[in-house]
Amino acid sequence: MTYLITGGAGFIGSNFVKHMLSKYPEAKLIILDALTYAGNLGTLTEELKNPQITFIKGDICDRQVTEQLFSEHTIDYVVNFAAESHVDRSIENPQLFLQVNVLGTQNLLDTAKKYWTEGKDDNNYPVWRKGVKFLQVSTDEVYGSLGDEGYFTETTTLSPRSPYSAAKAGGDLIVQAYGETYKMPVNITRCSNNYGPYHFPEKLIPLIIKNILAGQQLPVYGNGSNVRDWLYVGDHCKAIDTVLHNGRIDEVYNIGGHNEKKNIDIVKLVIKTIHDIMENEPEYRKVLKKQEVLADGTTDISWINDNLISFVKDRQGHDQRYAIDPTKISSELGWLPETFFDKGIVKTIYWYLNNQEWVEEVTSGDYMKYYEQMYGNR
Ligand code: NAD
Ligand code: TDX
Repeated sequence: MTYLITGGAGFIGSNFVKHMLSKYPEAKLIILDALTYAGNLGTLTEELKNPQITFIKGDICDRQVTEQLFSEHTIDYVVNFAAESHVDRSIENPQLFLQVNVLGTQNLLDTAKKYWTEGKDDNNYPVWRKGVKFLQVSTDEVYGSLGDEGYFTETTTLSPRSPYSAAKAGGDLIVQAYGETYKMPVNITRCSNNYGPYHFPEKLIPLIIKNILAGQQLPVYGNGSNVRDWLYVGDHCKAIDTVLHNGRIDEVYNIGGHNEKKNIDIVKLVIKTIHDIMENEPEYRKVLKKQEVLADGTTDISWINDNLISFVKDRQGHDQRYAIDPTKISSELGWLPETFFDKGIVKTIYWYLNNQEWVEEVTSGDYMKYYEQMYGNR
């Protein structure tokens, strides 16, 4: 089988590539990624040595690129991760989000339609090659924001509130339209917030880890009461694999693990976990950028505490709460999350402590410029 994985050099896409390689060593994986600030080949160093993988640097909006790819390879599955993914950036530049998340998706659909169909049936519908499928990786944010109660199900009305989520909803709708109008075999998955290795440090958890290690303030938007429903990225990848191979055509599947946390509680947990690691395993103190040597020759860690927290201006249109009801994927396809948050977050923090070179590499480009624009010189 040949899989086209777009956005495979980003956070979730790269974790998915790693998952697929280890689970299906015979599969051919073609990665299409524009290598924006969020995509990094350093994330795939080992994988790119594997002859099963072909990497193509290119834009999902570029018809020439997608045509060439489909004409040169017999693709069976498309898994579309490629997107502009950061809400804060979408507030600054909505048009880019529409271009990539809507028109890029449509370009992929249309190219796939051209290469996956063989004539028309009696009712004028395209006849699709057997076994092909287009899976759109989407987000719970398309459903909007919840109050204290309730969960998003697959039938919740779409009500996106940020340019990012509006663009993702637009992408979902055009996927549905291809499913209905041309009978294209599609699925849409809508997942809650992911965390884990290779998460770009503009997003809450990796940004907090990076700032703690540097002894910098931790910017919490508003009063920190917003709730997100966190899922370990490896569990998300397994869910996508499940839907891709077993999901019913045309269906939407929500993915989540009932793991709601307030932002402020996440930040405090990360501070405490890093402090505990530094206390119990002093060899990790070398990773700290803020080095103050005490009279006894040890590195001071007393400053790793809640005083690092800085409540900053709230995000415009900040969604209050997301929470997924994953009943459909669990009961229909047997998928369940495997990683408890208390274990997953510790695993993630260790990953960052052990992979500071990766963090340096991905934040060496435009990151500092973005950070200063976004947060000032805090
Ligand atoms: P990411 O920003 O880390 O990665 C996106 C990748 O897409 C990058 O490698 C980037 O270079 C690439 N890309 C961007 N524009 C492109 C273009 N025009 N052509 C080709 N490649 C392009 O994002 P992520 O967090 O890994 O998210 C992946 C997908 O999952 C997105 O569609 C996102 O909406 C969705 N999602 C993310 C989360 C989350 O918590 N991160 C949750 C639910 C759904
Ligand atoms: O510095 C920060 N301070 C802060 O308080 C940042 C970056 C975020 N936050 C808050 C905003 C959110 O309530 O933390 C929460 C999480 O923020 P992000 O990490 O930016 O994620 P979110 O906006 O929830 O969106 C993420 O999950 C759904 C992904 O970026 C999306 O791609 C995905 O669809």
